[in-house]
Amino acid sequence: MSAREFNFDGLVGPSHNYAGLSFGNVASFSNVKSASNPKLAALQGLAKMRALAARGFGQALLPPQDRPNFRLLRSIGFTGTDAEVLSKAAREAPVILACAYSASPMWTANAATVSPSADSADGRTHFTAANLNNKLHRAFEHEQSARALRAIFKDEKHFAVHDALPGTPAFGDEGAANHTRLCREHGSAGVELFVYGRSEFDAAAPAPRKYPARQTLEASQAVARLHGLSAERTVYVQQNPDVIDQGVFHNDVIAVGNANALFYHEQAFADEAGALDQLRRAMGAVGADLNAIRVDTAHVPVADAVASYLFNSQLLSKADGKMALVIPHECQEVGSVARYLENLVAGGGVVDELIHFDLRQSMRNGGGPACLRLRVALTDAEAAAMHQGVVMTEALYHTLVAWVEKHYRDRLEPADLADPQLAIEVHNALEELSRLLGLPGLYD
Ligand code: SUG
Repeated sequence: MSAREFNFDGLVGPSHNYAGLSFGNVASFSNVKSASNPKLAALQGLAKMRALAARGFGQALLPPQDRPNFRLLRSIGFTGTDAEVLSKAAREAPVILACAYSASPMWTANAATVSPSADSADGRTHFTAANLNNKLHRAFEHEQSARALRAIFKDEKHFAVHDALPGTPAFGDEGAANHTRLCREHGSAGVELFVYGRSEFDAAAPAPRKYPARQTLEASQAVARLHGLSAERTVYVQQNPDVIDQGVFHNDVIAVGNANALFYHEQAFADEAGALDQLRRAMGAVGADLNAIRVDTAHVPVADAVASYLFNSQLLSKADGKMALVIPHECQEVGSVARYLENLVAGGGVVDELIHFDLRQSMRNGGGPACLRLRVALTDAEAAAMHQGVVMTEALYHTLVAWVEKHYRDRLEPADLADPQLAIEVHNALEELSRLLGLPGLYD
C-alpha cells in the first residue's frame, strides 16, 4: 500500500515564553526569563509549514493548548476567581504559574508516538499520547494532546488513540522524539526504533549522572505493545548517557531517520555497533538496507551538534528519491556544522539539499525543526479520513497569519504572566482558532 508522510507541526500558542523550566535542556536554561515574542514565534512556525507544504510535502498542524492551566493551579490550592488564582500564583509560586502558561505543546514531536497501519497488528494507525512526566510544565499536555488527536483522527476504523502511560518515573515517555521508523518506503512494513535513556528495573544499565533521562525502556516497550508491533521489527537501543549529560535530552537532538536512512552522531548510542547490528537485522526482514550516515566527533563535536541542532533536522523524502535536510539557521552559524553540511550535500549521497528556516524563537527554548513536528505516515484512505481542517494550504496559512496578527503579543516577559488580561486574550484567540480549524469544542 502506498502512503505519504504528513508532518503535524505544533502551532505556537499565544503564551510562548522563556521560563527555564527544562533542566537538562541547555537552551531553555540559558534563556530563562528573557523576553519572548509569541507573534514572531508563531509566524516563524507557520512560515516553515507553508514552505514545506508548497514544496509538496504532506503538512498539517496540531493546535496549541488551553492556557493557563487553571486545573493545575486550582489543584494545588489556589482558589477564587480566575484573576485571584493568577495573582496568588504570581505572588506565591511564579515558577508554577509559568508552568501553567507554558506553550510547550508546540513541540509536537513530544505529543505522541505514532505507528502507521503498515506496522500494527490490527492494520490501524496507532497513537499513544506521551505522559511527559519528567517536567511539571509538560506533564499535563497529554490530556489535550489525546483530545486533539481523537478529534483529528476520529475514525476508529483507521485510527486508535491511546491514553498516556501511567504518569510515574518508571514509564517516563517523551513520544516520537525518542522513536524513529525506518522502512523501504512509508507505506510498507517498517522497523520501529525506540531509543531510551534509562531502565527503571535493570539496575545494571548505565544512566546519566548530571541530567535526567526522560525516556525509560519500560515506557518504550509498553508503547510497542499498545501499538501491536511485531517483535522482530521492533528495536530498543539505549541512548549514550554521556551525551544526555551534555544536553542531549531527547534522541532527536542527536539522530534522525527517514525511510532507510539513519543520520546520527557517532556518540548517540550507548553501543553503536550493537545498535546498527540490530537495525540491519530487523531491516533485512522488511527487505530494506540501512543507510547509516554517521557523523564523527572529529568533524562535529557533541557540543556543536547541541548548539546548532544539526540532528534536530527533518529528513524528508523527495519525489526524485533523494532527501532534503530541513535545518535551523543556527547550523550555518556553527563552523564545524556548516562545513560538514557543505560536504554532505556535495558528496553524492542521498541527502542532496538543505532547506533552512529561522526558528529562533523556538530554538531559544531548545526546540528545532524536528521538535516542532509529529510525523504520521498515512495511506490515501487514511489521509482522506482524517479531519481536513488542519491540513496546511495557502488559504489556511493566510487565515492563520491574520489570526496571529490579531491576537498575539509581540513581547512577553515573566512578569506579564500575572496580567489577568493575558488569560482572556489567550482564551479568545483559542476560541476563534477552534472555529477556524473546524474543531468546535476543542477547548471546552
Ligand atoms: O521539553 N523545552 C522543551 C523542548 C522540547 C524539544 N523537543 C524535542 N527535542 N523533540 C523541552 O525541554 C522549555 C520551556 C521553558 O523553559 O520555558 C521546554 O519545555
